[in-house]
Formats: sequence, structure tokens, C-alpha cells
Amino acid sequence: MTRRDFLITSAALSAATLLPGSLFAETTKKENSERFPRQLEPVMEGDVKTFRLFIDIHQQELVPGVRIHTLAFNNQVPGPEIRVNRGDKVKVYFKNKTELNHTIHWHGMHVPWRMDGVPYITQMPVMSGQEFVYEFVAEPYGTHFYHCHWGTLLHMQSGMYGSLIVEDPDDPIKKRFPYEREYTLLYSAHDLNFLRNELNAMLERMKERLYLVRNGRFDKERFAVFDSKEELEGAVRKGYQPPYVVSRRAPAELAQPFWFTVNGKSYPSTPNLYIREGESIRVRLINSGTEEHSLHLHGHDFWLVCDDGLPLPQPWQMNTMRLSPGKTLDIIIEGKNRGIWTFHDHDTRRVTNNGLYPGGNLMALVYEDLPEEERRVMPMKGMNNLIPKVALDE
Ligand SMILES: [Cu+2]
Repeated sequence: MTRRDFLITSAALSAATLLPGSLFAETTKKENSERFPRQLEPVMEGDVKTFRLFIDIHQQELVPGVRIHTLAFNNQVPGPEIRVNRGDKVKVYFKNKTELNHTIHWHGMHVPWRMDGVPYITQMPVMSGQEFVYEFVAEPYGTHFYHCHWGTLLHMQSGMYGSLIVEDPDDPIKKRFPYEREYTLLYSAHDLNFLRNELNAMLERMKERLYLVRNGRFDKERFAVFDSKEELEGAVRKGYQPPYVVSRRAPAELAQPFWFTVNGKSYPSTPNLYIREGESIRVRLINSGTEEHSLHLHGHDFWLVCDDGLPLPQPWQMNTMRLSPGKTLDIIIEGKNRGIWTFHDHDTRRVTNNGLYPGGNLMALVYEDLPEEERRVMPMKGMNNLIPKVALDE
């Protein structure tokens, strides 16, 4: 496929997704609602809310036709949303179905330190086939997230992240800005070559490991697989260095992302934010990737209401916010200017797919009560409605 062909294809894809007529169709809205994290229902054990997370290899479609192998919690990228109330007792059963080590870190949460998910510091890594149970009380209030803390650079951009929302029945934000609808957005950035190399290397190690096990020559230390903390400690006493301090390759190959996603999808598959005139919506933004995003909304000044989950003493208005890696921000958008508006990274390298614009984390704020006569955009001879408004606006 030539670059020109690809451009034409991607323009056609964009048009198909953003064809103004279809933007307002019930089927489009239903499909769109599936582009947000799915909530994981708790199972009660006495007064404890329990959740089950597993990690396995998964195929994720970034845009139609582009599929990548990832790691994913419960076969979803992002992982399912865990939503609890302040003070809830929470228990998460975590099962590792892969050949890699993992942990879960509860980002922004005040958990007991043994539950913090940092391998070899607060717990042993959860090794292949093992289960670990995380227990904590849900504090503090706000938008938080969870992610793997083993081989974080690879595992996070492979999809091991999910939202963790701690609600308060007496929500301070809802009091000041009454809203009915809210949306969770998890941002990430992916170097597909890095992912492919690393996952291939993992498969190679699996093959080698199986071969060595069969031949009775398997070396636990080389593969960093121990049955217990005591066994690892014994190895360390004899001079073993855990993988933290052993470089696997030289020179280092650091990831250079060229795909940018919101909720595991790139434009034109990114979610739309639907709103109505006079309505306020709450948007929870989580940067679970490695890049800093400068997120800009057209046609509106939104309210920044929470920073890292903490309600701001004095919310303020802006139209561009900086979402650094690891940060969460909550905003309120007031429906005051009917239309179809772009919401995107103003570091425009991140609104591309493999270097081609439009793509990446480009999204739209869509007024679902836009009058019929305004729904046609850019009529052009022979190409009625085929040019996406979003792409032209940017
Ligand atoms: Cu992991």
C-alpha cells in the first residue's frame, strides 16, 4: 500500500465514522457507549466488595484493520472500571494467566504499603499462574487508576491499566455543577515495534523454558521464577541479582510511541462525548501512558474541578490542560455552544496514526440536540458530507 493509498483509506475511514448523519444515529451512540471502560460488578463477601481481575494476552484493534497483541486485564483495554464508595472494604483477586510477572499498583490510593504492588519492595511479583489478593479500604475520593508495576514501560503501554473511581454520596463536584452524565478517558501511547519485539521475546523465552523444563535443565535464576520469597532470598544470599539490576540487552531500546489512544482506540475509533444544550457533563481524564498531552477543547472554556482526584478549592476555567503521565484531571463541560467540536492534543504529533494525520487521540464533543439543518457539514460537489468536520477544524 502506498502512502497515498493509505491517506485516501484513512480519509474514507474518518468520513465513515464522522459522517454527520450517522453521528446522531442511535446505533452510533450505542456503539460509542462501548468505547468507554466497562464497569466491573462487585461480588459481596460479607461487607467486603470483591472483584476479580486476570491478566492474559489479548488482541486489541486500534483502528479498523490495525490489530496488535497486548496484555489486558479481563480481555479489555483499558481494564474494567472499578467503582466504589469512599470507605468501602475492597478485595481484588488477581490471577496471572501469562508467562510474565505482574503486580497491580493502585495509583493515587492510600492503601496499606504491602498492597502497593511494587515488586521486590512491597510484594513478590505475581508469577505465571499465581494469584495474589489485594485488600484495602477505598480512600481517598476521586478519579484514580490501577496499573501493572512490573516492567512498567512495556506492561503499561501494552494495555495494563484501568480506572478506579472512588465516589462520595455527598459529591462536592456534583453539588456545585449538577450533572447526569460522565465519561472516563484513559490516554496512552504505543510504540508498536517495541511491543512486538518485547512480546516476541516473551514467546521465545516461553519456548526456551518449555524446552529446558522438558530436558530437566531449567534454571530458575535465569528465568527469575521462584516459588517463594524464601527461595528468592536464599538465591540473593548466594549472589543472585534480581532482574531489576541485570540489563537484558545493550544498547537499551526505549519506546518511541507513534500510536496514541484514548480508551485503547485511535481516531477514527476514539469515543465521542455527547452533550446537550444546557447540560453539564463530567469528564475524568487519566494519563496512563508515557507522553504529556496538551488537551484542547474548541468552542468552550471548561471547568477544571479535580487534580489527581482532589477537588480544587476554587475550580477555574480554561480551554487547554496539561495532562502529564500519571496525572488524573476532572473537568466539567457546560453545554453552551451547540455544534460538533474537536477535543484533541495540541501537541499535534499525537493526533496522528503512524505519522499520518488525522489520527491519535482526536475526539469530538457532539451536541446530540444539534438542529437537523445544522447537521450537514461542508457540502461539496459530489462529496456531500464526506469531509469530516473534525479534521477540517483542527
Ligand atoms: Cu505486568
